[in-house]
Formats: sequence, C-alpha cells, structure tokens
Amino acid sequence: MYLPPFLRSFGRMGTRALVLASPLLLAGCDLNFWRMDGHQSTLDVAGPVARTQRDLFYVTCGVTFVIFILVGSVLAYATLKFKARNDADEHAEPPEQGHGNPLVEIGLIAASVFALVIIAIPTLKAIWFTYDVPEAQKANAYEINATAYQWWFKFEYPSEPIEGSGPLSTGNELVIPAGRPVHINLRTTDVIHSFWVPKLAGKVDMIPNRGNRLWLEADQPGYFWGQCAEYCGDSHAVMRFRVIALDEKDFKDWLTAQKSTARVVAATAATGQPKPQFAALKEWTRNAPGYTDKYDRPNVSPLDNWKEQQFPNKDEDAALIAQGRKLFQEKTCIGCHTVRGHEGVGITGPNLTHVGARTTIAAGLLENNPEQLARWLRHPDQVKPGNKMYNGGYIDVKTRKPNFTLTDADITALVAYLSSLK
Ligand code: HEC
Ligand SMILES: [Cu+2]
Repeated sequence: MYLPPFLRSFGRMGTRALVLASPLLLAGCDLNFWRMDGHQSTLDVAGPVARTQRDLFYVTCGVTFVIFILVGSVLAYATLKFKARNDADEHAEPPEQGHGNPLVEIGLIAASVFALVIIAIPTLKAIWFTYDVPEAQKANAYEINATAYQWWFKFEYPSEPIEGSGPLSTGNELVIPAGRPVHINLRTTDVIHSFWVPKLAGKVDMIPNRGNRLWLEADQPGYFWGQCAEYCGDSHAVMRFRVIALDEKDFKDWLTAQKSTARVVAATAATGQPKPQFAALKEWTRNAPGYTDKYDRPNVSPLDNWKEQQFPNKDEDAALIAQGRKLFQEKTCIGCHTVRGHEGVGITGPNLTHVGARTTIAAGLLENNPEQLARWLRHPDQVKPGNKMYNGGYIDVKTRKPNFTLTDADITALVAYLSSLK
C-alpha cells in the first residue's frame, strides 16, 4: 500500500511508542495502577502536609504540561513545514541565516519568568507551611522523637515519662493522635536515614549530629505505611515502619496500655507441650511469602486488623510462655531488648514490652503472627541481610561462630512468650 513518506515515518514512530508504552498499557489492565492509591501513594493523601505537597506537584505538572504542548507544537509545525520534500530540497543551500528576533527573544524570557513566578509563589507558601507546625496550632501539637537505627526505627513519647526508664518507647509502629499536628524530632544513631510516610508528609533526612524535624497530621484515624528513603546499608530496602492514627479516646487507651509493664500470663491448666500450629517449624527461604505488603486481609481494614492485635490471644499456654520468658534470659535476648517489668533491659534492639500488640515485626517487614515470628527468630539473617540481631547476637561478628543456638522447641516457647506481650 502506498503511504506518503511522512505518514510512514509517523507509523514507525507510532509502533515504537506502542512497544515502549506496552508495559503501561498492560499495567492499565490492573485498575490499581490507574487509581494510584497504593499504600505508599503520594497522590492519595491523608493529611494537610502531604496535601500541600501534592497540590504543589500538580501546579508544577500543569505549568510544564503547557510548556510541553507549546514547544511540542512549534517543533512539530517546523518539522512538517520545512522538511525536504524532494531531491532538489534535499540538496538545496540552507536559507539565509538571521540573527534572532528581539521581539521573540524578549517574549520567551518574559514567558519563562512568568512561568517561574507561577511556580515560585505556591512553592514558597508550601515551604513555609510544611516547615513547622502553624503558629496557631503549636500549643495543640503532639511531640514524638524518632530515632533511626540500621535497620529499624525507635519512637519515643517525651510527654509520657515512665519512672525509672525514660520516656515511653516503642519500635517500628508509631501511634499518633488523628486530627492533631504531630511534631517529630528526627535523629539517627549511625548513618543517614530518611523518614517518609508518603500519605502524610514528604521525606526528611535523619542525619548524624543534626537535629532535623518534620510535622505531619492525619485527617482521620488510619493505618499508614512508611519507610526509610535514604540508602543506609544492607537491609535499607526493608527498613519500614507503620503509622497508626487513632481518635482521642483510642489514643489515650493505647498510651495507658503501653505505659503498663509487660503482661504476665497467669498459670492455668497448662500443657507445656508445643501447640500443633508451631510443632513443626517450616524452613523458610529468602524472599518466601509472608512480607507485609501481601498480607492485607479481605474485608478487614488495616486499622481494624491493628485494633484486633491489641487483644490477648485465645488459649494461651502459661507454662510455655514461662518457658519462653526463661529462654529470653538464657539466650541473651535480654541484653539487647527491653521488656519493661520483666528481665529484658537492653536498648540496642527494639523495645519488646508490648511487641505482641504490633501488627508487624522486623521493622514493618513481616506480619506479626506465630509463623512469621518463628521465621524471624530462626533466620533473622535471611529475612534481613546484615541485621544486628544476627551479627553480634546470634553469631560473633569476628569469629562468625554462633553465640547460641535455638532448637525448634526453644523457638516455639519464645514465640509463645513474645506473642503474649500485648
Ligand atoms: C545483639 C543484640 C540482639 C540480640 C542478642 C537479640 N536481638 Fe532481637 N533484635 C535486635 C535488633 C537490632 C533488632 C532489629 C532488627 C531489624 O529490624 O533490623 C531486633 C529485632 C527483634 C524482634 C522484632 C521486633 C520488631 O518490632 O521489629 C524480635 C521479636 C526480637 N528481636 C526478638 C529477639 C529474641 C527472642 C532474641 C533472643 C533469642 C533476640 N531478639 C536477641 C537485636 C538483638
Ligand atoms: Cu535507613
């Protein structure tokens, strides 16, 4: 079939564009792609800081889109109008060269300045707004200290001091009051990390010896995904956390529960035998399923799932739990983890006083259930390469020899103990 040459070249371009765009088209079959409301979407915002940042993004997109259309149209026009149409055109001398058109040049400079001003005004306003809690709301702001460790986060509540052990402290799940500005002091104990909860606020780095901060607010109670956004070593990609926003009453209740010392399960008719569900421990391989990005329960919102997690488990085995508590001491877990009210006093690992009430373990990576807890205790090195519980805890870093070993029965008891710490 005869096609004029320009149509043919357009056709080639069209095909190429189609090939390049096919992953996008395929993704289009997945509705989630177009909704753009994934767990870490910066477009599906849930608070004023993230909303300001998203709106600014749209302004920039709008301005650049207009520029794209204008420049693209002029380029297309020039290409089509002045292209060589025959042999004679092809070998013709170039037309007489000019030295620019002052009117066009001044016009272009003026247009660029205008475009920059359109972007600059909302940018300055947004920087001003996101820099710190607005003056009028300062008195109402809630204060949190967030400290990054390779590869997990510690969260402290300075307004909730606990006698003899400093401020209330938790790991990897930050619980905040909804509808109230939260002011977060960002610190790190080792390298540079970055604190990012995409639906609530843009990222801010946590830098050694530098007091950075950030504020955010959740419009409504909710469950939000966060992660470290600055490369920080082996397990950076799996250094995650969660933010749980609660209404005022729930938040107060949570604080009260957290401030209490670790739970003790009273001895009842206990068997001391491993429960069937963890009698035989599964061998996990690296990247086997169980990561929290796949665990969403159908018909249960992540927030309701979190609330359910606050309740003690059914049919707990007091004898097994007591055995786990003893092992927690014997296997030196106490040296790195605090379990307030029990034996644990260490501070190099996350506070485990109420670890059973979290929905995730290993810094937001694994679902917190007996199966995944057992997986973590058995193979922390496989779940999070390089992590400091394995290197220095399970094995001696210099000799690479194990410091202790955990049998299946040990793990079963430890899991029962940790799960009871609501
Ligand atoms: C050398 C210090 C050290 C020792 C010993 C140690 N841990 Fe840990 N533990 C850590 C660190 C550090 C993390 C955080 C790892 C990460 O997510 O990168 C951690 C994480 C955990 C978590 C997940 C907590 C959360 O909220 O993500 C549990 C549960 C846990 N340890 C239990 C134990 C048990 C049980 C023992 C004893 C068998 C033990 N740990 C021994 C340092 C230690
Ligand atoms: Cu990090």
